Amino acid sequence: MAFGRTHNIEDLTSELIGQSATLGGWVEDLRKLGKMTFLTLRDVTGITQVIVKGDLNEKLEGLNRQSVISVKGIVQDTKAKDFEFELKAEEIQVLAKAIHPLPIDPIGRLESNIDNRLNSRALDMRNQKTASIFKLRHHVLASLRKTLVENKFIEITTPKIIGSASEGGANLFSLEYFGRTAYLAQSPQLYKEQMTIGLERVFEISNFYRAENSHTGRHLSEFTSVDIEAAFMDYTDVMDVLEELVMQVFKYTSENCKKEQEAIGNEIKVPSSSFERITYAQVVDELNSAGEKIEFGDDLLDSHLRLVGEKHPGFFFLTDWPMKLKPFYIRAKDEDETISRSFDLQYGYLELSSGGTRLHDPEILKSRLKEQGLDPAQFGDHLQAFDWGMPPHSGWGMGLDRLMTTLVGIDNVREVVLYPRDPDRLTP
Ligand code: AMO
Repeated sequence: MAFGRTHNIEDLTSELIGQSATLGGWVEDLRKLGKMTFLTLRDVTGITQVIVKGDLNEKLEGLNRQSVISVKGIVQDTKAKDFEFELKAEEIQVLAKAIHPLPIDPIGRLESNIDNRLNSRALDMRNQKTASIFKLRHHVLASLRKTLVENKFIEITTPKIIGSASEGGANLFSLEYFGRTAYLAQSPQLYKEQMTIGLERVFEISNFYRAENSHTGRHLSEFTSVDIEAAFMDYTDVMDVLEELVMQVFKYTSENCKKEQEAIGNEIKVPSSSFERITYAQVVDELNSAGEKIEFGDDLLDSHLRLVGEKHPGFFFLTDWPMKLKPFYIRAKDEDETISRSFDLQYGYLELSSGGTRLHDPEILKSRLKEQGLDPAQFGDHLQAFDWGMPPHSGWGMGLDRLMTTLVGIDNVREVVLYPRDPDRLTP
């Protein structure tokens, strides 16, 4: 192994007792007792104790916690209650020194507020709770990809620098692009729809951008979206795909991420039943019964969603929204032009995903664009694909960061994003 490391800490087993091993990692703690030092060493796989005796202690002089060392020694049994084995040091090499004091306490003994932790994010990653959130995120991505591939979806990557808006004109970041104005993509909407004409079922997991001046625990200027689009599927079919996907994520992580759940302090509970499907009209009735004054066609305010979330905690689909609340690409029900074939996936009050059946008739699509004050000429590149044999299709987009908060059991998406971007935060 590079830099003399022969084992990761998790590789230490009883078979190695009496044998030599070289470990490499960060000094988490140093306790001197007379001529002996008890050093705890952490690598990404775990933590162990190192016993340093005699002259070798000179190597540790002036060494601060969180410095990087490699230690060659003999693996032995330990009396320490927190460890199974320890290493009796024979050689120590200091590879990099850490300053003292550090901007945050990476062990988490002293709580640091989220802003300080985000300002020192790399160091925060040595806090086992934080590291476990990102290990969990890695497993969530693996599970999503596995289930989507099993369902015959093909992974695509669409451009993030675009020439015209994908979701209408609002909330767009613009940038100077060789003398022209370009925008950061708000979603892969138009591209993923176009891809159904050749690949039929596609998915993308990428970052997208919203210039929303929102200061909440669930909005970011840059967020990770999981998107699918599928030919010959209706909105109820893609809801089934989404439900299976979320269920699999919960199952996979609850079984495979035991250590992470322990470090995070939250047990992942697989939803016990299939997701309830409630129509927008039912929710309007429920809200009116609860004393709110709301009419069919009104958008649901945050306060409304909080009430709905209290009545329906956990996952549920909110379906059949009024057409007037939906983007131009959403298709109406055949039996009622005012109701859309659309849905949101909610987790209590939190919107995790939205999607629906798309319009695939270019003439209706053009008139919807005009109805919403958008110029069909601006969508020429997109509309041309509709003359090349566009199949009926449906899809959805899900906020990965929001999904992560449901697994971790926290409210703030900033906890589950490495370097969050919001109206107040552009660095580091
Ligand atoms: P929508 O705009 O509802 O739909 O976005 C889909 C999902 O993305 C997440 N999301 C966000 N997460 C964090 N910060 C934000 N600012 C943010 N904005 C959105 C939410 C949301 O439910 N093209 C459609 C999807 C489709 O129909 O396929 C779309 O983008 O979890």
